[in-house]
Amino acid sequence: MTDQTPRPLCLAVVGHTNVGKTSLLRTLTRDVGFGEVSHRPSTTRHVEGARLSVDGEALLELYDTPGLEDAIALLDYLERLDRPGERLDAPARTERFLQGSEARQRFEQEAKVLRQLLASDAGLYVIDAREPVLAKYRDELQVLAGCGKPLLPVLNFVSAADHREADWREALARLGLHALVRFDSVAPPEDGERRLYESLALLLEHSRPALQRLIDDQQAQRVARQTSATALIAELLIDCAACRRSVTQEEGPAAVEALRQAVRQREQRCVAQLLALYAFRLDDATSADLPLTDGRWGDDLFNPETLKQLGVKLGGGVAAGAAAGAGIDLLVGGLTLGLATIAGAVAGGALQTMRGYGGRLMGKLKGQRELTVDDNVLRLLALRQQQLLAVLTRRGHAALERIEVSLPAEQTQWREGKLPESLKKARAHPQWSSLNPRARLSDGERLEALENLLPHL
Ligand SMILES: Nc1nc2c(ncn2[C@@H]2O[C@H](COP(=O)(O)OP(=O)(O)O)[C@@H](O)[C@H]2O)c(=O)[nH]1
Ligand SMILES: [Mg+2]
Repeated sequence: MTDQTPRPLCLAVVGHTNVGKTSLLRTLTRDVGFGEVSHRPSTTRHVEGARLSVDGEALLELYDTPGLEDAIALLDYLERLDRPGERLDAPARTERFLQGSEARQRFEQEAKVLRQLLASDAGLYVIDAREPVLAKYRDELQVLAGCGKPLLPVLNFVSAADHREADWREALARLGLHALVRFDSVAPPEDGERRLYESLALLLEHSRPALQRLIDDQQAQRVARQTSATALIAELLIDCAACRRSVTQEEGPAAVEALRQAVRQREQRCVAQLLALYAFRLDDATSADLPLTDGRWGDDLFNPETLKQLGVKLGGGVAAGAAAGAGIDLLVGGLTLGLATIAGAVAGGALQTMRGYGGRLMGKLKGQRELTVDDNVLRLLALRQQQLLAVLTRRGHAALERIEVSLPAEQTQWREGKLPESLKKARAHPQWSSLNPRARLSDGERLEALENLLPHL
């Protein structure tokens, strides 16, 4: 291999059974399906690997290993491997052990781990920080140190209330291991990965450029995910704000139910998109049903925005009537008003809008009512999806518990005050909603409204 294509940095993830080795790999690879994670001991029986690449270039290989089961016996055995008069150093003993028959029998499991570590550039030694520092762990570390490879201890489970970080730090220092990283595979600290890679760069100076690229790439991806996620939520809100059903009196109750269904499904689509974006599984989240109230029976025909669309300049009584919510009297006036502006609308290229508007006016005259999504439902959707996003950004890919999509406790931004202008505007643009027929989703004004909504999310 040439210098232009250096081989990826290779790490073995080692440690006792059930300390979270496979979980750490899931978190670092953002792969919820990596290996098998279980609270039962010894689920990882063989060595399994994953590769992290940036721009198609493999930078890091991580290998999961089985847990070391009987380090105390193995250390005893290793110490008796010296022949009379011989004083082997630890790596030479390890070598001799791996060539002997016990490496294929009694200590088969341990031999797999040591071989993997020998074949790697360094080891991540995963520790369950809730455990007391027992003799078996100290022996395990000595056995591993016998490979002569740099070891970076990873204190896992530090989110647990009862962890023993201080004891572990002291014990590790006594064994000559002064650098360590704190981690939690289920709820990783925000900068956990970066700190892990930075600590590795201190142990493996020649790998610093590759590790820095990984850090930079992950930061860039984090930002890109956040941007995409916010855009997905904005789409949901515009879709629902612009959603509209023209229905007759008799169709009322059924129409409300159909609207609820449509909004629920639309929210579910957003949940699925966010889960996919953050590389979680569809069944990682359950959402309580939206407590949808009645639809909103609106008079958006006379929403000032609708009239503005048609180039109508409101004057005097008409404007006042429009703002107050038009009744049937004004509707007649409105129709006249509409007809008066048709010529202008055609000239202004708003014919399409005019047709849609005219259709809705006719519907109104025929006794139809317009059903839209309630303001409070829009608020709820915004709050719920933002809450889900906050959970997803903090969640490790080893987490097994389901996410409950619910309401954030403290956030007030969407709870009270006026709805963002974009949503009010969307009310007057039925063609902005994918939930309506004849949607025009790439409409320039719609895209602008989406853009203006982003700072509110
Ligand atoms: N709360 C919490 N649980 C963890 C963490 N790491 C692993 N677990 C859980 O601990 C158990 C063992 O994890 P696993 O990755 O299979 O351990 P391994 O045997 O070392 O590969 C599983 O139930 C995991 O969900 C952690 O950092 N925090
Ligand atoms: Mg495992």
